[in-house]
Amino acid sequence: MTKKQRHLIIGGSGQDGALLADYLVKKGFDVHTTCRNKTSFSLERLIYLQILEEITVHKCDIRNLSKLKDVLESVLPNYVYFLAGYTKTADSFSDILEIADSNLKPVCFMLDFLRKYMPDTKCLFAGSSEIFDTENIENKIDLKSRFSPKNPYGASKLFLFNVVKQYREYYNLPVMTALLFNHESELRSHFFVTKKITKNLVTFTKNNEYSFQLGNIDAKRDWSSAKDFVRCFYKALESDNKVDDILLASGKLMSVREFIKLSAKILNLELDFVGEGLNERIFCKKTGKLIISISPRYYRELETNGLAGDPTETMQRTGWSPNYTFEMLLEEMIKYELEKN
Ligand code: GDR
Repeated sequence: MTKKQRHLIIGGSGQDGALLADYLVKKGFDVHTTCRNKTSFSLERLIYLQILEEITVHKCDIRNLSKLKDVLESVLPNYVYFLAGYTKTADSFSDILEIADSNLKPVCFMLDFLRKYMPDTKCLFAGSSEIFDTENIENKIDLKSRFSPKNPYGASKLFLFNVVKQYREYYNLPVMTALLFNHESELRSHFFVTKKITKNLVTFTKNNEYSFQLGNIDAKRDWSSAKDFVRCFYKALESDNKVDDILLASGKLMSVREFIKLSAKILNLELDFVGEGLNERIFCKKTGKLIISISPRYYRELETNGLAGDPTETMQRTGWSPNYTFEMLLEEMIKYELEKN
C-alpha cells in the first residue's frame, strides 16, 4: 500500500487554511495544520466544516520558531502551505513590528529549514496583490507587472515574493508564491468588508432598528471565491511542471457600492442612497430606516486603488479555472448568515 501524502497547512484556523484543509481531507490525504491556539474559538472554522476529527492540529504560534521546527520535524510533510501571518492592509503602519515578527522572520526560517532538511518538500507561500504598483495602470495585473507596495503589509509580501523566488532559483527548491487578489467566503473574518456587509445586511433584515458604518464605498476590488483559490494551491504544487509563482484573481473590478447593491438584491431589500462622501446614508426604501452610514473611522488614509488581476497564465499553466461566479459566492455568503443568525 502506498503511503498517504502528508500535507501541512501553516495557519490552519484562518479562512484559507480551513477551506484548504477541507479540500485536502476530501481528497483522502493525511492533513496537519498549525493553529495559534486550540480553543474552540480559534478552531471554529474547522468545527463548522466538521473536519476537526479528520486532521491533526498542532498548537503553534509561527513567531515561535523552535516550535515551528518541532512541528515540521514531527510531520515531515510532502507539501507545505504557508498561509499564516499578518493580513490587514490598512492597519499595517501601526503594526510594523508585528509584521516583522509574523511575515518576515517565519518566512525566512521556513525557507532555510526547507533548504537544509527538506529540499524535496513542495511549499506554497501566500502572497498578495498589495505588492503591485497602483498608479497609472492601464492593463490588468500579471506576474510581470511593476511592484510598488503602498503599505508595510504589502512591503512584507514583496519581500516574501522576492526571497521565495531567490530560494527557488539559487537553491533549486520547489517553492512558490501565490499572488492573491481579494478572496472571500462565508468563513471570512468580519474585519473584511464583504463579510461585514453580508453579515450586517442580514442582521438588518431581522432587526429594522439596526444600522452599521462603512468607509469608502467607491473603493474597488477584484473579488473571487476563496474556495476556488485553495483548489489551485494544491493543483499548482502537484502538477508535474516546475513549481513556479501563480497569480489568482477574477479579472473583474467591482466597487463596494456595487457589492452592497447586489447583496441587497439577493435579500429583496430596496435601497435609497442619499447624500455624498462622508455624509452619504443608505436607507431601506420600504421602511425608511437607516441601514448604512459612512464613518471616517473606516476610511483609509492611504487607500490603494483597485487593481484587476489577470490569471490567464496561471490558468494555462495549472489547468485551474474557477467554479464560482461572483453571484454564486455572494449567495453562499448570504445564505450562511441567514441560517446562522
Ligand atoms: P483589503 O480588504 O484591504 O483589500 O485586503 P478589505 O475587505 O479590508 O477592504 C476592501 C475595500 O473595502 C473598503 N472598505 C472597507 N473595508 C473594511 N475592512 N471595512 C469597512 O468598513 C470598509 N468600508 C470600505 C476598503 O477601503 C478597501 O478598499 C484583503 C486582505 O485579504 C489582504 O490580506 C489581502 O492581501 C488583500 O485583500 C488582497
